[in-house]
Amino acid sequence: MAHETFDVGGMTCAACQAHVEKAVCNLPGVEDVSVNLLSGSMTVDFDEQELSDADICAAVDRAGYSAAPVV
Ligand code: 9UX
Repeated sequence: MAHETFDVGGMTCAACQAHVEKAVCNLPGVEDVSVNLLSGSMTVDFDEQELSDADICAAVDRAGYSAAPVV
């Protein structure tokens, strides 16, 4: 199980945070998602056999926001 932190861009209200959470938690292999609106960050617990950082970022992009892994 991987535990990764991402910078998330484009969130300005609590509903934005909920949109990002929903977009990521629906992905196969995701165990837990926590999005912080104020800090613009997100942590995701996921099975790296099923999902990659790039898949997670792509899902956030599709929801209308941006995400990048924090290295
Ligand atoms: Mo709030 Mo976010 O009204 O895309 S949902 S700004």
